[in-house]
Amino acid sequence: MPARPLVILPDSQLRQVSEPIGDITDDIRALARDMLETMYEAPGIGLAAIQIGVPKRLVVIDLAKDGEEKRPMVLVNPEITWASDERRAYEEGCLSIPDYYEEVERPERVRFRYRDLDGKTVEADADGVLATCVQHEIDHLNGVLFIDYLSKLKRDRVIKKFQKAAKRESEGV
Ligand code: K1U
Ligand code: ZN
Repeated sequence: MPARPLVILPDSQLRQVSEPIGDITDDIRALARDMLETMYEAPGIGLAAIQIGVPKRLVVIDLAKDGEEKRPMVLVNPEITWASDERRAYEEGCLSIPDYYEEVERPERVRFRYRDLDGKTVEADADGVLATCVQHEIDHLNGVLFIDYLSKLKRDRVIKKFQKAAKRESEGV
């Protein structure tokens, strides 16, 4: 179950809208395993398939802290079915925008629906970090990044920084 390379800003794949998953096949289960491996290795608390270059509506999340037993969640075709009017600011990061963290305000509580790897439909409520993470990951499925919620000045600044880094890398500097 190998970790796979992460897609990094400004790669245009991150702006793709991912396709719904039909049957849950062994290939989907293998993809979920690779995503978990990639997330644990990074490390991170969530990952969407497009972040490893696969435009499918698949998300993994694990909020277990260092030293705690792993609690992997695999969400197939997740969607928000309700969001609270109350909002909460949380400092977000993104494995596709390494080492950049900013506060983002989002609904404090959400209800979300998804299928698990057995094909069972699950509806769950989330608050705190899980609510933030679920919203962040579903945004990835729609080509939305957390920097889209920042001011244009901050967003342009971080995009420019990553464009420069990509250029330097392509030139072998
Ligand atoms: O989707 C991603 O890019 C993963 C991202 C998820 C996320 C983090 C914070 C708020 C919302 C969504 C990350 O996991 S960034 C890394 C991170 O937050 C972290 C890394 C190690 C330990 C604990 C957290
Ligand atoms: Zn992200």
